[in-house]
Parts: sequence; structure tokens; C-alpha cells
Amino acid sequence: MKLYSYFRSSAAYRARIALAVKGLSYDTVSVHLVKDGGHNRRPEFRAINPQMRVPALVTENGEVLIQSLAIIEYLEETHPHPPLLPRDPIARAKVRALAQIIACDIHPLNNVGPLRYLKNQMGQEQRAIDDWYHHWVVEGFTALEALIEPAPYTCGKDVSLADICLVPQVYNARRLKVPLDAFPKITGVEAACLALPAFDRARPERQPDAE
Ligand SMILES: N[C@@H](CCC(=O)N[C@@H](CS)C(=O)NCC(=O)O)C(=O)O
Repeated sequence: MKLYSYFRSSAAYRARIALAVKGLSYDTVSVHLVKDGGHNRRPEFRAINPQMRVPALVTENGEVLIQSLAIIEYLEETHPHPPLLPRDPIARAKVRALAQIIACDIHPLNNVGPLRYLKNQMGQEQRAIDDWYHHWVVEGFTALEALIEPAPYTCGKDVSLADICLVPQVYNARRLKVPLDAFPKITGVEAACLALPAFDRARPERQPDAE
């Protein structure tokens, strides 16, 4: 398999964790999202993913999959062990809800494209953009902190899709200097996950394109 990735992309980070947890090997194809206005905008990458975002996974059969949650669910369906979703339907819905708070409600507001738009098209100062970023992280993390009971992972003793979404989002928050003192459960889950070899292998600083 081949993963189009960028070391700092939290969506690609999710896919990397899932691949590592499942013990699957793949080649990394780095797509620099910043250099020259973003190599993701080049025609050769647009031909792979018309949405011009990472991650994109090329399967063993040459199919191109995009969207980290769709990629992870594909991996879950094709390589069920170890599972990333519990068997019980209620427990599954709860894991997905936590994952979606991050992937659907926090991350899109703080993604490269919208932040660039705030700056270039809407003329916002960097300080206002940082405030925007912090606001949506704090709002989302406040809900997550109330919803989780680490044991030691987000949803109990097994790693799940929720952890796979949480760890990259905390990485982003730290990079953008969002204070995390109010979120001891979230940072506790992060520490438990990062102690696992699969999560460690997927870290941005361990990637071949890390700067
Ligand atoms: N919902 C998508 C988000 C993918 C995404 O937005 N990736 C970002 C990096 S984290 C990206 O490639 N951004 C490039 C851009 O907006 O120019 C997913 O989960 O895969």
C-alpha cells in the first residue's frame, strides 16, 4: 500500500496510526502542504485526489481511497484485528461520536485551507486567527473532557477510533500552544496512547518527511 501523507497533517496522522495498529506496512509518499503554496495543488496530486488533501491511500489493488475516516473504516473491514470499534452497537456509536467531534467539528475549522482563507481573503491578523483556532479546540475539548472516562484509553481498555482521532488533535493543539491544563483526561489518554509502539511509530517527528 501507499500512503500520501504530510508529517504534520493530523488527518494523515490518523491513517498512519490505524495502519500501525493493524500492523500493515506501506510506503509513504510525502506531499508538502506548505512549500510553493502546497504541493497538494500540483496536477499530479490532483489527479490522485481531486480534493487536493492528504491522506490518500492506494490499496494493494491500486484503488485510491481518500478521507481518513473512510480509510480507517476500510482498514477495519479488511483487517478486523485488532478491532478499532467495539462490537456492541451502542459502544460503537459512542466511539464514532467522539471521533466525529474531532474529525467533523474541531478539525475542519482549524484546517490549513480555512486558516489561509481567514488570512488572505478575509484580511485577519495572525492574533485573531490564533484566537479562532484556540476557541474551537477549547470548545471541542471541553465536550470531550466531559464525555470520556479514560481507562486508560478514551473508551476503555482497548484502543479505538476515538483515540486515533484524539492523539493527532492534541498534537495540533500543542503545536499551536493551546493551554491544556483544563483537560487532564484528554492528556492522560494521549500519554497512554503514545506509550504504545504503534502510536509512537505514527508520530509526525518519526516520519520520513519530518522537518
Ligand atoms: N476530512 C479529511 C480532512 C483532510 C484534510 O483536510 N487534510 C489536510 C491536512 S490535515 C490537507 O490536506 N489540507 C490541504 C489544504 O487544505 O490545502 C480527512 O479526514 O481526511
